[in-house]
Amino acid sequence: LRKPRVAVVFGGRSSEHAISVVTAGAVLRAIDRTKYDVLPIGITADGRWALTADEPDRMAIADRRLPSVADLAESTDGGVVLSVDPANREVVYSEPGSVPKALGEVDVVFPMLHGPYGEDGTLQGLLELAGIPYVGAGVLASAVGQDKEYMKRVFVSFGLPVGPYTVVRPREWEQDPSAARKKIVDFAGEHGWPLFVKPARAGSSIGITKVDDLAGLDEAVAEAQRHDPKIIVEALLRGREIECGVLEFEDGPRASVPAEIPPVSSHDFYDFEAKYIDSAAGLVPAPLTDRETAEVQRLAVEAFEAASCEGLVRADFFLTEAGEFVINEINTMPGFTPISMYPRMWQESGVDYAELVDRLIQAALRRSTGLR
Ligand code: G1L
Repeated sequence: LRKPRVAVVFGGRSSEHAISVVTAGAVLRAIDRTKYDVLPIGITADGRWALTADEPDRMAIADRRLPSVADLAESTDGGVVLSVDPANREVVYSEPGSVPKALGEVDVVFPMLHGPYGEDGTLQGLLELAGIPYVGAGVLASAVGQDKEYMKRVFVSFGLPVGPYTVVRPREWEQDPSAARKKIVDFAGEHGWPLFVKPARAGSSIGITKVDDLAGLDEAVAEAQRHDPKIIVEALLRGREIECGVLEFEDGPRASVPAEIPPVSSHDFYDFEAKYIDSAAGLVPAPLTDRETAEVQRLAVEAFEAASCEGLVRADFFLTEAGEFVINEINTMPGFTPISMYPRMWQESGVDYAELVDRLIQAALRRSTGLR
């Protein structure tokens, strides 16, 4: 019997290119080679697809140099690969912006791309069209997970507690900026300053500004709009930051031991670097009562179901001073190095990194493609 072939797709046209390469290196190292064949497929920062060397050691930060697909691809036959494997298992492409022709005989794709065209459902849609199963969220859950407005609307409709927010659409700001500004100021009047002004659809904490008063508002809006013309404004929620991992088992999703992200003094909030680089700073397990733990685990699984997630999700909460959990967001592609919060939460729950990777691949193979 042929081993299932897993294509790990990583890199991409994202500010998180290097993080993706580092993470893919960890996944490649963890995949059980007696059980699976592996095809590492990198996407260069300028959008070219390339078969890369299966050398996880070269996918780490070395000598203060960030790894990149371009460097890895160079090691293969003269760079970008146009076609792989004579037995019609081709991985064909190149040219920035070109549509991939076929992934060939790949049994499952492990998508590890951040942001637009990676975790927003577009790559997932391409894989649906190609009839190739893939790890993690499908088209809808990916898109919901990428759009903070629709994420909240979905949570609200499923009865999950969300914090106060307001949305400013591109046309609103364009056509009547003073009315849009008033909408935000009225929101602040109701919920208080500071506000967090965020791009509605951007990964991590990119483009987010904490605004203390009216004076900082326009610049914060401009900054958020550099990443997404649609912005979302959220009230500050005082409380503790609690995260919980959800993983799909054979019989359905289960929640991990929760974690707590301690308040960071040097940053105003849990920012990009803190999230991906200093992820070891989180406390696992979170010091919660049994009741609180059970409650956040229940909410995390509900969030997974509400957004129609598959495979995994990391759900992030605030535990308010009133003792209520409020869901902040879900992440369908959470930080995934062995020291990232999601794998650490599962480690503490008795699922090590290799088992986690294997369970995700198995979940993808179980559901295959088509409506589910
Ligand atoms: F495929 C999974 F399991 F769904 C998956 C894919 C990618 C989980 C986590 C990630 N994470 C990343 O790729 C990243 C954090 C390196 C960038 Cl989004």
